[in-house]
Amino acid sequence: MSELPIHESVLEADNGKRQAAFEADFAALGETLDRRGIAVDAIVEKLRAFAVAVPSWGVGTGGTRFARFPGPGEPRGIMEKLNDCAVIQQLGRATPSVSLHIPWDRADPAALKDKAASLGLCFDAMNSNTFQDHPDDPRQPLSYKFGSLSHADPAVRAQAVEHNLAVAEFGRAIGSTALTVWVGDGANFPGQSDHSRSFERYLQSARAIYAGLPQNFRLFTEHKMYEPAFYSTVVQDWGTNLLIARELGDRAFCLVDLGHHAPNVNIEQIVSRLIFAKKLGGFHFNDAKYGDDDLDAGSIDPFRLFLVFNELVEAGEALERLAPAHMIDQSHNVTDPIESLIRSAGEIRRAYAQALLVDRAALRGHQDDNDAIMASECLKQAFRTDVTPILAKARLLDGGAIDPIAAYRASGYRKKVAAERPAVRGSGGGIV
Ligand code: LRH
Ligand code: MN
Ligand code: MN
Repeated sequence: MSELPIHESVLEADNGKRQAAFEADFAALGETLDRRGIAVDAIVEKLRAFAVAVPSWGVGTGGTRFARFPGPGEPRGIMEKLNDCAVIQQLGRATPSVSLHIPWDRADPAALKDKAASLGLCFDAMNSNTFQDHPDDPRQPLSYKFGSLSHADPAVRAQAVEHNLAVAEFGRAIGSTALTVWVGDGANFPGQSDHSRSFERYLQSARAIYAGLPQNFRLFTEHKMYEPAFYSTVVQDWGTNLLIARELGDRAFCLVDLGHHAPNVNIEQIVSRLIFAKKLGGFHFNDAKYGDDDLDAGSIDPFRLFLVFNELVEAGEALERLAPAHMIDQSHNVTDPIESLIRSAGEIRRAYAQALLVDRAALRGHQDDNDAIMASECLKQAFRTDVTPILAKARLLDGGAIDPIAAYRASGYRKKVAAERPAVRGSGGGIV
């Protein structure tokens, strides 16, 4: 294994400064949980087993459709992106895998695999991109302006299907076992396209992708209410997504991106329904105030993130059988992406830890007694518990940082890569 990006001595020095306070806080939390009949070490072990993938596209500044303001030391290609992902994993110890987007991350598969292995990383679900044109790709000369898998022209649909299969094949070569398909296909005006015919065309294309996938692959389809299409989107919600997964077969599942719903939609209930239907394939974690904002997970509504995890924990064995994929899907405009991704991975684990603290027997009792206040309090008690020392303990046991953002800042990593990587100015056109 090659050298990890942050020098061991930096990590040791930063952890050393925080060790005594951390031990005291962990012991105090252990006592509190003990009084509730919860063994703190069991929660730590569950957290250590919980991983979430980082998106390769998240380590650069995203930008909006108005402008992109690049930060210092942005990675210039997939190999540098992997270095940044390795920093996130080295300090946070929750993100051993990376989700790639093709063609953004196209490279020699063997070189990619070697690079990732040298950094202790592997690859999660592959993402195919048919929401942009790819003028540099001789295999994709046709435009996706009016859609991809549901396009009226069979030649465009065939091109999009071929691209998806090529992405899956690329994924197979680097050890991935899933393909995530999100399409922006839709219409801006009533009448522009026929709801039924466009969905039938989508299904026909999706069937062709499903049939051509490597044997060990799962297919995740991702719904999104709107954007880039502003009147109707072909795969707009979990109902349509469930139809697709059922239509395709056993290896097809629904992916829930938390930012892809109307404000106020009860996402945790959708999660519960998809578990019931045995079709929950995975998540794209992020947070949002208005639309598909792609803000850091847990930064706007941590209670909602907790409620999603509450459903996952409640599902128990049914969830173990489904083994949903956990991925972050964020865009960073005003923060250092490495810090945002470290923080998000921590907030996702925090929500999981809090959900593990819910007294499930008591909750059921309150539900059966129609005791709304006590049922609600039961959840709130778990949510209000500050599990920060548990997160730190899980990181520490795996060689990470007590305070990963502080350790990152102490390392001077950003300054170092800024000297090596000249800034790439962008005029705009953020992607999500
Ligand atoms: C679409 C989306 C989808 C894409 C990613 C870049 O909004 O969530 O997952 O692949 O953003
Ligand atoms: Mn997404
Ligand atoms: Mn999105």
